[in-house]
Amino acid sequence: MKKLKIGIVLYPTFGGSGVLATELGLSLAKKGHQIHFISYNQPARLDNYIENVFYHEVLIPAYPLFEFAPYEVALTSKLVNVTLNEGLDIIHAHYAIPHASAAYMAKQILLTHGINVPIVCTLHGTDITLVGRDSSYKPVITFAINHSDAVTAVSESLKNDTLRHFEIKKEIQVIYNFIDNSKYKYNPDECIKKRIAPGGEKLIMHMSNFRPVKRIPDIIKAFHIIRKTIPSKLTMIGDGPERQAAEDLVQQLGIQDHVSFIGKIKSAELVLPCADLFMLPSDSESFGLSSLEAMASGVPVISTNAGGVPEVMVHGKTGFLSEVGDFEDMAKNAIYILEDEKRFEEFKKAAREQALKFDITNILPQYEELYHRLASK
Ligand code: GMT
Repeated sequence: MKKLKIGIVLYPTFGGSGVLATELGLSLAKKGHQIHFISYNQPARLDNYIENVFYHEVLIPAYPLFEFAPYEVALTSKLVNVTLNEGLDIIHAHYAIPHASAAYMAKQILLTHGINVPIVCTLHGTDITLVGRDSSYKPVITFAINHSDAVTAVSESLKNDTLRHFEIKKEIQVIYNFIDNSKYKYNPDECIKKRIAPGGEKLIMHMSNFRPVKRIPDIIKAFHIIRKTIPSKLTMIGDGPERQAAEDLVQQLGIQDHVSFIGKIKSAELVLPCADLFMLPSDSESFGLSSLEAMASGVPVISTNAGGVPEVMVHGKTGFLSEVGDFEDMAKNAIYILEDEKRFEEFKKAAREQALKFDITNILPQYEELYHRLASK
């Protein structure tokens, strides 16, 4: 198979779409493809020299007239320049806003140079379910989806949401998110675990960007109930707009000695295996990559039956799904898993086995097949 030059447009932050896009690019580079990451900042998991990997930063020159920096214009120009200089075979835009429309515009400009570069757009979640539906963005997103050469969504649920909320004529292919299971250890680092839970308490974790959609207070209220029965600690990983209110709620409930907010970390795979349970009680979640990372570490997940989560988790086997907002049910399910050691081990094993279904070795060929199909047209 021909090795391709692929431009990957992504958010460089700790959010799931950026993590997935980075891991995708790194895995493709390992297989010999040349990967050009394009973003406004160095992607969080990309801070080393890696063979076949290149990073192009989008710079926006300051000018006093601009109240809002025209990022999409600068990104479009960068896509044009990188394609001309490097000879990209494909541009893959992760997260529709504004990456898909910038990629469309770049394609049109490149056509005037006699170059027809195929555009792949991957829908990740909030670009459809929250932000993209806003009338400020909707016409552009609809157009960009319909005019991409291929569109993928990370779950059936997200595909259905897209078809429900937008007038889409383009076929949407579901390619599930993936994980490189070999990076995730089943056994925890005892040193880290002892530091967080010195008394041998059960360790509950959450990891996100602390946006309202994650329903952070539900985690804290559920934990408050759980620790009345199970000696436990709660570790909150990540940062975002809901963090302060969450810290305030912890104080109000008087559980500050049992909850720690550790902020953003780069190597989630080192800490997640220390957890006994992972919580993701989101309002909506197209996939829930963080819960897959937890399952790959052998950690059962307490979540909501929202969006694509039921496609990733098996209710009653790898964890439990509750109705959105029902933190009492989440606490009950958590106690059920944690109170019986044999049952707990069964859930851990099932979580790990389920994560293997989403292993990179099963998913990467689907992207490669798509790229080759488009590049050979
Ligand atoms: O979860 C977030 O708010 C971040 C967001 C992103 O785009 O980075 O995550 C979305 O994409 C992830 C990767 O495909 C999915 O695993 C998340 O479920 C999805 N988030 C939501 O749907 C809320």
